[in-house]
Amino acid sequence: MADTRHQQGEGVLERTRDEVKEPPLFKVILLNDDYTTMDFVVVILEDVFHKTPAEAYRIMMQVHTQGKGLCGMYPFEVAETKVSTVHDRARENGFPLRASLEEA
Ligand code: TYC
Repeated sequence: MADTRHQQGEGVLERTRDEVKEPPLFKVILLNDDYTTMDFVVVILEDVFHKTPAEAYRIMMQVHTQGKGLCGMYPFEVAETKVSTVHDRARENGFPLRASLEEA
């Protein structure tokens, strides 16, 4: 592994590539269906993806009219957890709502 620190005297001045590189991001995509209520989708977008009510409504309508929509982009494990949370919340409430991951 490359040296990740530049040192001068006692202190570490800078951390370079290895440690500061951003992780790859994954898109969380919400999918349309005929049974999940619009209100439930808006609540999911607010609770799980921290959208404002206006943005949540906009995304929900995009999914409703175009079949799918982007909820956000996250490191892999965060994205995977959000997809699981959507599926768990949907199942608890009797809805077939699905979300998926796409590499950004
Ligand atoms: N199509 C659904 C309806 O008419 C609403 C809906 C929107 C469902 C977005 C899922 O991801 C979704 N009730």
